[in-house]
Parts: sequence; C-alpha cells; structure tokens
Amino acid sequence: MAVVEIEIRANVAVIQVDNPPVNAISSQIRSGLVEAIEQIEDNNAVDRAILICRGRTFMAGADVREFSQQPQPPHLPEVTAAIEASHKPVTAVIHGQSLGGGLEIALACHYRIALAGSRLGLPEVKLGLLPGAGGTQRLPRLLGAEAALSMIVSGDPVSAEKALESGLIDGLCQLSTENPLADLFEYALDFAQHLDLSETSHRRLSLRSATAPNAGLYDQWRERYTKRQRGVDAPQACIDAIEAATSLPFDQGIARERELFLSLRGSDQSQALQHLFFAERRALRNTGVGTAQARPINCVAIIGAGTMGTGIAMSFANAGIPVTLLEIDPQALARGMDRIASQYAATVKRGKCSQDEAEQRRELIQGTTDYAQLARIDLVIEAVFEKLEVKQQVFEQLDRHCKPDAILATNTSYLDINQIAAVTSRPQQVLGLHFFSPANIMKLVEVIKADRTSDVAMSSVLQQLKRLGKVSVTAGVCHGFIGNRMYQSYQREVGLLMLEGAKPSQIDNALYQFGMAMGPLAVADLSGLDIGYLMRRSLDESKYEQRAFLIHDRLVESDRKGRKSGAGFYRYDASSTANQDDPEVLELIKTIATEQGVEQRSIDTEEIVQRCMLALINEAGHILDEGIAASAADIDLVYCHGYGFPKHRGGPMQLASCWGLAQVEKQIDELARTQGPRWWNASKSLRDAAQKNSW
Ligand code: 3H9
Repeated sequence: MAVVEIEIRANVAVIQVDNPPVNAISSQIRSGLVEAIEQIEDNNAVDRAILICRGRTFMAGADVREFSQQPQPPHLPEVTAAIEASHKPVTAVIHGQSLGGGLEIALACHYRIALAGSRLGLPEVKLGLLPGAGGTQRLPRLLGAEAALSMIVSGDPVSAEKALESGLIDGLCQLSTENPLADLFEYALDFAQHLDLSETSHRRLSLRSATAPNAGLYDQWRERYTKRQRGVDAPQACIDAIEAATSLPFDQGIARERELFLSLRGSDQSQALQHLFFAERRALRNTGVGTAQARPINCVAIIGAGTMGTGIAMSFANAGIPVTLLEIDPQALARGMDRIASQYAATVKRGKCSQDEAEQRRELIQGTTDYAQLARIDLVIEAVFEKLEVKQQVFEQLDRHCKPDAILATNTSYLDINQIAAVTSRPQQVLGLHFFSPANIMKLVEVIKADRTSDVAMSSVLQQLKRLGKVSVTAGVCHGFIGNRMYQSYQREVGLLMLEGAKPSQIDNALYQFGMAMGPLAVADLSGLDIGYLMRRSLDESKYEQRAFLIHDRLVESDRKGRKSGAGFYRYDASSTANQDDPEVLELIKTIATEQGVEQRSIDTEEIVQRCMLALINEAGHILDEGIAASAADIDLVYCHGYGFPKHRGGPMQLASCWGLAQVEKQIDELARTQGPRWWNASKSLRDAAQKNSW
C-alpha cells in the first residue's frame, strides 16, 4: 500500500495513512495528503471524508529524522491549509496518539473524534521546537489562550476523555468489543454520515477569532518558564506564538509561527533535545545483549529499607509488581514502611495519583525480616550500606535462600561487582543496578554487566526496567561506572579551582547559570561530604587527585558534613542565605592553598565552566576507550537523567560536538600542558572523534 490511500465508501472518502511504526509525517505523507484532498474535491461522488491511520497509532508528529535534511515541499503548514480549505468536511479519526504535526493535521480537519484511551498533545517543546503547522494559531482559537498555553508550553498530552470535555474533540468512541479499531471505523463512518454539510465553513478554525486573555497572562507564563526551564528557548517561543494568535489576524499569526519555528529548528538546543530523544530509544535497542531471551520477572525483593531501598520498592510497586522488602532489624523495617506510606500520602496530596491507587501500590509492598521469605522471588535488589564486606554477607545469604534461577542485583555506586558475584555460586546471575535517589522519581538506572553476568540476566532486567519507565544504560565494571567516575573528575576540577582562587559560590553560580540543576558544592553539601570522605579512604591514593579533595576532607574532619550537620561548604542556619560564602571556609581554602604552594588568582566564569565540562568530556572519552560505556549517546543519557545536566545542552558529549570536537581536543591538550598530563591526556575516542567530527 502507498503511504496514503483513498477508498470510497458510498459518499464517504476514507483517507488512510500507513507509515509504521508511528505514522510519522514524512514528505511522502505530506504530498499524499495534499493529493488526496485534491482528488476528493474533484470527485462528485463523495461529499465528506474521514482521515484514519493504520497500525498502532494516529500520526505521532512530523518525521523528526527529516529535520536534519533539506526540507521538501509541500511543507506541513501547506498540508494543514489544504485540508482546512477543503469544501467537503474532513473528520480526523484518532487512535493511539495524535501528537505534534499529527494533532495539527487533526486541528485542520473540520471534526475530530477519538477512541477512548487515546492521547492528544503538542509535545514539540520537548524537542526544542514549537508546533509549526498552525497548532499555535488554531488551538487558542478552539480552546482559548490559557488552555493552549497549558498544552503547548508543557508539551504534555491529554486523554481523549479530557479532550472531549474541553471541546478539542467532537466525539468519543468507547472501547466495547475485542476489535476496537473496527468499532472506531464504524463509529467514524456513522459520525461522518450525520454531519450537517452546511456547517463545513464554520468549522474552519482559521476563520474564528481568538479572544485576548487577561492582561498579564503571557508575562506570568514567561516568568514561570524562565524559572522552571532556565535558559531554554522553546517554551518562550511557544508563548510568543500563542500571543500572536490572540493579537494578530490568522495569516499574520501563521507567518509569526513559521518564523519562530524556523529559528528553533536548526538551533543547538533543538538538536540537543532531538539527540536525547533518539538516544533514549537507541539505548533500549542496543543493549549489547544480543538476542538473549528475557525471562519474566513477576516478583521482586529489595534488601534494605533505607531511602534507596524504599524508593526502589516504590518504583516496582508503581508498575504493579509485588515487592518483598527485607530488613533484618524490625525497627528499621517499620521506619521504611512508614516512609513508604508517607511518600504515597504526599503523592496523593500533590495530585499525582488517587487515594485508591496509592493504597493499591502500598499494599503491593510487604515487609519481612526473614530471608526464607525470598525463596520464590525472581529478582532481588540489594540496597544496603555501601561497604564491600556488608554487601558480600548479604549475597551469601541470598545465594543460600533464593531459587537457583533468581537474578541477584546490587545497587552499588562504586563497588566491584565481580567481587560481590564471587561469593555466590551463580555469578552469571549477578549484576549491578545503580538507581539514583529518589529512586521512585529519577528515571536513570545504570545496569552493570560484571565479567560473568549472562545475557539472559541482563536482558530480563532491562525488559523489566522498561516496564518501570526507566531510562536504562548498560555499563561495564569500573570504580563509579559511568556517572560517578565522571563525577569524580568534575569534582576534582571544582576542588582545584577553589585552591586556585575561585570561591565556592562563584563555582556554584557559574555552573547553575550554565544550566546544571544545582552547583556542585551545594550538591556535595546535600548528599553529605562524609560519603565521599569514606569512599576516598577505601580508594587507592593513586586513583584520585588528593590535593583536589583536601578542602572537602578538612571540612568533614571539623564536623562540617554538609546540610545534615548544619554546615559544609555553606552554613545552613537561620542567619545564612543560600549559596552565601562562609568566611571560615574561604579562610580554610586560603590556608590549604598556601600549604600546597598554590598561588591564588582571579578566575572567571568561562574558565570554571570550561574546565568542569572538559573534565567530564575527557573522562567520558576514557570510559569509551575502555568499553565501559557503549556509546557517547549513552553517556549523555546518564548525565541528563541522573546528574542534573541541562537537557537542552544534550549531555557532555553533545556539548563537545556543539563546541567543536577538534576545538575540545585542542583545549584538553592545552590543559595537559598547563595543568600536567596526569588527568588531561586526551582519550583515543576524543582524538578519533575530532578526526571524523563525530563521536
Ligand atoms: C513536529 O511534529 C513538528 C511540527 O509541529 C511542525 C512541523 C513543521 N519522527 O518511542 P517509540 C520512532 S515534531 C521520527 O519507541 P512508543 C522512534 O524513534 C514531532 N521517528 O514507541 C522509534 O524508532 P526505532 C512531535 C519517530 O510506542 C519508533 O518510532 N512529535 C517519531 O514507546 C517507535 O517509537 C513527537 O515529539 C517521530 N516524530 O512511543 C512525538 N516518533 O524503533 C515523539 C517516534 O527505530 N514520539 N519515532 O527506535 C513519541 O513520543 C513516541 O515515539 C510515541 C510512541 C508516544 C509516539
């Protein structure tokens, strides 16, 4: 079948689109739709049309892969204009998802109906774009400025049920039989047959006027998104375009939308967000586990009812999977169960789920203090104290009590998983699952394949994590895996920059302005300086730059462990404001710099950002050299989903591409010359990437 076909059913033209997997609107579909409308206009036997898609969904938007190519006419705005101009009413028949350009096509149709359970949205903003085929002009004319702002600027889809309530669609086909698509088709034919043809021209949204909202509404949204998405252009451009809809005639509004769309399409931000969109999908496909068959995981157990263990338990319960939470100390178990209950209560309070849903999820988590209860569990995740001997003891117990084919995972941030696997009789079923805190919220999981982990174990766990909606990145064994190993290089530069003269607040502000969710020293205070301190005590001194962590260590030794002890790099008491330098810490830094013979100087924001980013990029290159990460895109996923790296910059590796890989190589060589080669020898991966101008 061609990607667009017409079938005539009595007086109704059925336009069918077929472009698997998601009916992305390619240039062929665009020209196919324009031709279809022309044919219908010329065909005296038909007086109305329905537009329907084959496969699992209605059109999920413009084909994003075409954005990097020379645009081919007809452009999507021309397609939507042609559909709307049709003298014979066209009804969009939606199932699955109607997203982006797909919803814009539906908005250009004269009527819209949908199958119950489908979703409609304009998610372009999440790709650094705005709806560029009339969506910003037609939606405010249909629903008003406020509702349009809410859908377009957030990019979040709405359910068909909500769409019916708001007037976005005109009919809802309930799911009643085994074959909902056949029902939808019959419903659509019937809907079309009952239209009043004299209404067609009134249904053209471009002919409606959009009411200007209350004064100040647009500015409120601008301010909200300046705070919520610092430095991100697309939400602001969406607001500008919607404002044009309520202040300009349709044609001028469309011209403004086009101008704004084109300014975003080729931007670094949009490329970065598109890069992440495809990286997430590639990470699911290229897991390096070949064709290994995943085994079903129907029940899991978590060992350790601390913050991490309870968060992981909730991640599974939220996906409907029963969890046994084991903690040997009954009081600690009770505290963990209380924490879970209060987290669910907070979720209900925030409106994220209903009381009943929260209750059902909570009931899926059962506590125990007895290892014998784990005999039938398919996957066990240990989340106890980060100490090798402690974890090894837990694994000995698990090996004894769990069924032979159970998969045993450790939630470690740094430790050698091979040494943990070695205490069991089933090293092929042992792997690492590095969740990020809070585990029920953070999407990233590093899945670590130890030397003897089987592909079946990896594949089973990866499939399970997909069910949980996690972004999984596979990694090999090394100290800190991908994320924490790179983070140590980042913190090293932060420590050295302080010794050289940058103040803590200056470093935090520079990186926050760059887009990081928090400055590195505020993060260190939040997670507790004693954690890194203890970790370094167990690390061979040749493995890190001791000088860079002297300030951290001295703070811990003087009982400044971060927020939890009321002071770390900053003070946390009633008299102090956020990120305000503490004279005591500035004095300590000076003293250590003198002891180390480091001459302090004035350091600017650009140098801070560059050194910290180059440290991440260079370490990432070594991680690629050693095969710890499978691709540069995987590293970007780790940073954007686990470390607060700004998504609109696409991750450290995408940033390097944006800065120019040859330029980055040159800067790293220069740092090797000025700072010494120990940490600045350029990776082979970077050298190769600079040669071919891509990772
Ligand atoms: C737009 O419309 C601009 C217009 O306003 C203006 C123009 C002038 N293009 O996610 P999945 C691929 S911008 C190309 O695994 P799911 C995807 O890469 C667009 N390819 O499935 C994957 O390929 P592979 C606005 C696309 O069921 C395969 O389809 N629209 C596109 O979990 C399956 O995808 C959006 O932003 C695309 N637009 O989720 C919607 N979409 O198999 C983006 C998907 O090779 N898409 N692919 O890895 C989505 O949110 C999800 O894909 C969707 C399905 C919910 C549709």
